This record gives sequence, C-alpha cells and structure tokens, in this order.
Amino acid sequence: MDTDGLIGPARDGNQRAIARLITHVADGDADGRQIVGELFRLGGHAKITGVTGAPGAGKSTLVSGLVTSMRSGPGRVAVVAVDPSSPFTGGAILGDRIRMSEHADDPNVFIRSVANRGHLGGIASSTPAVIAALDGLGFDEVVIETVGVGQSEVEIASVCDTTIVVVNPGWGDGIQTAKAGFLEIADIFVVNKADRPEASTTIKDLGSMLDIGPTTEWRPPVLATIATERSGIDDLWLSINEHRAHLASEGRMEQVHRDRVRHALIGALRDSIEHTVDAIGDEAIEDLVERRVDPWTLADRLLAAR
Ligand SMILES: Nc1nc2c(ncn2[C@@H]2O[C@H](COP(=O)(O)OP(=O)(O)OP(=O)(O)O)[C@@H](O)[C@H]2O)c(=O)[nH]1
Ligand SMILES: [Mg+2]
Repeated sequence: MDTDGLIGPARDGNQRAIARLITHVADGDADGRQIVGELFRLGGHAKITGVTGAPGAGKSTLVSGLVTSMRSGPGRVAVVAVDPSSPFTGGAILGDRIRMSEHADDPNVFIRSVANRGHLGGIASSTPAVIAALDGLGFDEVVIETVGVGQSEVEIASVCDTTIVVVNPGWGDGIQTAKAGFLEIADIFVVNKADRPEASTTIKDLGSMLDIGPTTEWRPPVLATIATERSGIDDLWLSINEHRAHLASEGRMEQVHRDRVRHALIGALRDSIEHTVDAIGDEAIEDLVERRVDPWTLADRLLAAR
C-alpha cells in the first residue's frame, strides 16, 4: 500500500484518509505498523485525555460537550471510543454518532470507534498505536472514551495525560473494589447526571473517600455535570487545564511521556510474542504436551531465534 500517499492528505485533515489510516493501525496489520512507525516520529505534541466510567454513565455525551470546549480554540480534536457497544446502551456505535453529531460537520473533529475484541472494559491493545498515529497526524487533542468496570483500569491512565472518571448519583452504594480501582486512576472525578437526586451525597462521599486515601500532590477535584444540558462542562475544561499546568510544572510531563513510551513498548512486545506463539505450530505445542520440552526452555529458544 502507498502509505505515504495517505499520510500527506491525512495530515492535511482529509477525513477519509485519516479514517483509512486509523483502520490499518487499529487492525495492527503490516500497513498499520508501517504507518504508526512513520507517524510516531512526527508526534509527541497531542494532549491526551481519557474518559472512563460505567456503561451508560454519560461519557459520550460528556465528551461531545468537551469537544465543543476544545474546539473554541484553533486546535484539531480526535475522539476514540473504545468498545462502545456496552450492554447498557446496545448498538452504541450508532449512538455515539448521534450523541456527538453536533461535530459531524466540523472538518477539524475526527470521531472513531474501535472494537475491543471481546472483553468489557479496559483499552484495546491497539489503543496506544491509535493514539500515537493521531498524535503524529497533528491532532492537538486526543480524547479516549472507554467503558470502565473498575478493574484493570490502570491501563487507560497509562496512555493519557489526564484521566477523567465519570460516575452517577448513587455510585456511593457500589462495590468497594470498583471504587478502589477508579480512585487510583482519577485525575478528575465527574458526577454526571447531577439532575438526579443524591448527586450531592455522591459528591460528598467521593470527597470523604479522597480524604481517607493517600495524600497526593494533585488532589482530584470532584465536579458535578449534566452532560445533556452541557452544564458543568466549562468547569471540567478548566480543571483539565489546571491538571495540565500541574503536569507541566517540575518536569512531571517528562515522566508521563517516559512511562507512556515504556508502556507502548511492553504492549508491542506482548503483541509480537503472541504472534510468535501463534506461529510456532502444533508440533511445538505437542512437544510441550508430551513434555519433551518445557515452556521456559522453549521461550528462551524462541527469543534467541528472533
Ligand atoms: N438525566 C441525564 N441523562 C444523561 C446525562 N448525560 C447523559 N445522559 C443520558 O444517558 C444515556 C447514556 O449516555 P451516553 O453518553 O451514551 O453514555 P456512555 O457512558 O457513553 O454510554 P456507553 O458508551 O454505552 O457506556 C443517554 O440516554 C444520555 O442522554 C445527564 O447529565 N442527565
Ligand atoms: Mg459512549
């Protein structure tokens, strides 16, 4: 494929070229690897914001409002919704289009859904590559929406500068482990659907939970929003920018970038290890089953052979 023929137009903002490039990168095919390899070198400038929370919490509606704030400047914005087909809202790819339709005609907004091959929650293994590609294409803001179930959510935090955890009124009654996972990763808490009763109780509960948690340099603010009315979104945008200023001070951003490329390297290695194992064939597996060789020795051999 003539990837160079796509990268130029995509960097100029051609939506079709961007969509085609991102498809390859999300699939992780040979073209996708080549593309992301080229784009990685051009990147490092995008600001990356993660939005996670339970199915149906109002993440997409919130993101749409946030995109409006982001687009008040000249910057280009990309939104990636990972695994948007949550059981709560059903066929949500269409739903996301509708919820973000106010940006459909904006040539400087790119919105994309990426499947998460099977499991609910977390980010797809291709997400770091998709982010790197969008960054290299010159997007100033990249927003990642993921369904969070409270576990294995550390992953989204490792690919984002700022992680927003969206909860709803009544969340205080939820299971403890889910809360622990979210507390760990949230840079900003949003209590969305604040038009419902109990919103103030949930905000208070979250504050108390943060009080008894470990003291950190950055205390996550707890904000109330009604995403459907775009209420509270300007304050959210303000908080995001405050968090960015916090990261920019005392070299924290450099550490974030170090952690991010390290995380991407581990992901890339994991992928190629899986490919290697897929390619060894039945005979090698048979050797393991028959205990002619042990997995540790075989692993050493496979790595040495690469
Ligand atoms: N009452 C109320 N409803 C809201 C609010 N924000 C979103 N909703 C509604 O909640 C439903 C789910 O909204 P989405 O934005 O699709 O939620 P989501 O978290 O992206 O959902 P998934 O991606 O499927 O997990 C929709 O019917 C929204 O209109 C809010 O602030 N108040
Ligand atoms: Mg959604």
